[in-house]
Amino acid sequence: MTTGMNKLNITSTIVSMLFCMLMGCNPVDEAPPAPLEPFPSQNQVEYQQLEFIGFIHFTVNTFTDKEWGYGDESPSVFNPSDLDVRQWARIARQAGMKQLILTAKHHDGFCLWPSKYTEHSVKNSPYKNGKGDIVREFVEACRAEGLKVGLYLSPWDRHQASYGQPAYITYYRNQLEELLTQYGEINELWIDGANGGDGYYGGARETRKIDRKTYYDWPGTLKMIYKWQPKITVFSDAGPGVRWIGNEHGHAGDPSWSIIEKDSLVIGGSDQEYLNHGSPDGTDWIPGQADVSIRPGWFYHSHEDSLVKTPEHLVDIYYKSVGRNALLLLNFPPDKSGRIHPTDSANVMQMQEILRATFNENLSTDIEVNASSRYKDVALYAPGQVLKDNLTTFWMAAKNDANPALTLSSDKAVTWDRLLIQEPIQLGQRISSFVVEIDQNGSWETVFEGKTIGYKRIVRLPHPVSTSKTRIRFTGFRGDPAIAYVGLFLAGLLDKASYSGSVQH
Ligand code: FUL
Repeated sequence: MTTGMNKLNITSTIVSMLFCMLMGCNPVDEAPPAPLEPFPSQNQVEYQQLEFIGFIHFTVNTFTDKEWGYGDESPSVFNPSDLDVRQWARIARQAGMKQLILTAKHHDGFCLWPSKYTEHSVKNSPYKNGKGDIVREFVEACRAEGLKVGLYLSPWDRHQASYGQPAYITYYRNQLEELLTQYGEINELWIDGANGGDGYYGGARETRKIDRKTYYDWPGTLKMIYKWQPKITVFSDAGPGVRWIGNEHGHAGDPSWSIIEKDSLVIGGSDQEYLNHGSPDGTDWIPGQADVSIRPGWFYHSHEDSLVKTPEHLVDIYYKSVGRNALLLLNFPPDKSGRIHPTDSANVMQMQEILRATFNENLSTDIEVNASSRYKDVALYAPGQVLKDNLTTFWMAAKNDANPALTLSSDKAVTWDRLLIQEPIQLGQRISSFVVEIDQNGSWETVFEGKTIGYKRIVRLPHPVSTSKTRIRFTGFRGDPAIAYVGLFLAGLLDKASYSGSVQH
């Protein structure tokens, strides 16, 4: 996974050395700092910048009012009266999502595309008299709205008679081949961990258990996946592109490392705390993806219409996922008509409005940034680089700086309650603890203590503070600290209206 990035680094090193020679500077001094292992592939850096993506759970369960179909549902129950796939994609785009993922097949085995390997699909449903292909409609709608596309193909299939035998692995791979070769570029494949148990299984109606470690031969399947879609991001408990965050509340932990030991992870059988936090001792770069539904269930149930998460609750989840170095994957399930319920769409839009209003104005524009030291004393890594909103320019502390810190100072006091900070993750994740302090009448007062930063960390203070100096001290690090961006913002009462959950951290 790191090979591509190594090539990239070597190329950028050569380019910057040539540039330096032309400009008359010392090429050795200006050479970019080496990344710390493990570090992300270029694909993973781009993927993490999607930040907020959406999930669509839709299948026979929508019509039978279930969460997990048994596998004996008749395709005739799948009959959306007013399906509008473009509406899903439009809402996702307007809500600020950059990608949508569709359950092409959930555990019940019903396929939303006319797979040639089964009769258990839309082709035997009343939808468009069996001529419909919802995967195709979905892919086209996402592209039309400028969204990337993801597909969920449940490994567990409670309909198939062969489930539990080797023949099912061929069936699963055949279906993957259909999905990954007939619909153009697919950006993410979502491999669910739920597996084995009771089901219809072609009429056997029994309990089947599989060995999660060996049954699926995931290494073999992954080779095929990358052959069909070389740039795809594969999600599962074990990645390898992005990993499950270990719960379905949308909460990443603190610490939240994008680093983990891949060999200790098993799809559907990993330690959930370990997934939630990762570990600086890991050997692989697999960032966390925090999935959560806007309703209690993943599929639509009319009795949950009054239980849709409020905009303020969704904002809280955003802080606990994107604000803690993870991606947020938010599910909104279409109803029986095939459209997203108005409450769900209104709440997700308001969530986005709160976030836009909060992060619209960076209060650190008239600010001067000073640092305890800078890497090789070179302008390229000067503290002021943290005011540029990108990952590629950054401040870096000098080697052997035992007390690295950044101080943001202004003539006038700034009132803030959100501090957004980012590491240039292409250099690896470095910081393991930090402290935020504010100057109060000449002495430093600690207002926050956190562990990891990673791609993005958003510090939330329960109340705004006014200060002309904010200092961030990096108290633990596994490599010289580097920071790509720091911003101060004010949320005030924007996200406090009706959500009474904990807002600290
Ligand atoms: C779980 C599944 O069992 C749920 O039904 C849902 O699809 C969720 C996203 O993943 O493992």
